[in-house]
Amino acid sequence: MQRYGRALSIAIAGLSLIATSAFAQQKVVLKASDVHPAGYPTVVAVENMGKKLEAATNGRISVQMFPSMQLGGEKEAIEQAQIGAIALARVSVGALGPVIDDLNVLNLPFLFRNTAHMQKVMDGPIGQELLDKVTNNPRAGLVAICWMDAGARSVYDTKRPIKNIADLKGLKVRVMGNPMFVDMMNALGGNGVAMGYDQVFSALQTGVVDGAENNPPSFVFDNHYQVAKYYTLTEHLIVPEILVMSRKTWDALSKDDQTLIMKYGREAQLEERALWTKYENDAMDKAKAAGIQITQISDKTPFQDAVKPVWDKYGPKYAELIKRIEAVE
Ligand code: GTR
Repeated sequence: MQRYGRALSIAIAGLSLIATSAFAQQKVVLKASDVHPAGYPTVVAVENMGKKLEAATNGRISVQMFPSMQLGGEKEAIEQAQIGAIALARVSVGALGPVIDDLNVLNLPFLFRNTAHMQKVMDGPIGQELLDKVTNNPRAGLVAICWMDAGARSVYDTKRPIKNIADLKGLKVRVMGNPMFVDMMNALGGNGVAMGYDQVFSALQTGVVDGAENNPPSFVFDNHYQVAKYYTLTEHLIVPEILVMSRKTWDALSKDDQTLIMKYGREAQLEERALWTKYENDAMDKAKAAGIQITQISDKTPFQDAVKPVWDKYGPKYAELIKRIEAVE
């Protein structure tokens, strides 16, 4: 009996060894890219999602974050996710619009009344429908995990305070790589220059552009405020951000792992939002302390009127959806 018992326990030990090594082979490290530095709300939220995945899978699945544009700008991140070179890309909907046209509705200037309106829309059925459009797009090769907040974007420049729309005239202003934004900046009177986020700081520094437009945390924590001293609160775009996964990575995961990723993704969306509010306040404080001249635009009507051609060109195909977005209280 004892002999058999010993043999059995050896066999069991062998089995568990095999099982352990099979387990180890399945170890999945999800490479993630973000243009922002460590500590930025989007970076922290995705890192924390990774920690939760690691804890829930006994270390089998983890996230390796590459912040600060280590893997390039957002166009590159999207392309790398599409081919499966990275698993996760946290990018702006502005950058993903050229790949998934359905998202471009969110890139219409002055679409949302304010950030609360945007959050309500993105948290509700319209937000889910748009996530599904990304996931079900047969050519994109991406799976949409969750949204993230990015507040409202405003213009900053190295030349002069923009007190009214006429002051934008002739300024070369960098916009994200999406034709809608070039049209938007041109309609506002500036000269829109599309370029990757990875080039903005040096373009501002060397005078290749006179300005750019972004939310307070990007303006400050990506250091653009060191060269652009005028920040004008035009709040012309309220563009959400999105975390996408490579379809190649997604398809290789089990159903249970996919469910876990979606669950922690949703939590990351909410966590990022809470972090965002604080970060935005910190950014404004830092800008003020650094002597940035901040100009409020009390009447945005001239700016809203000026972008009408952008709505005429891009709006009609989203007419139904725009009505639904506008109806969200
Ligand atoms: C930031 C956004 C980035 C990137 C950048 C840009 O607000 O968080 O994802 O899109 O803007 O202007 O390119």
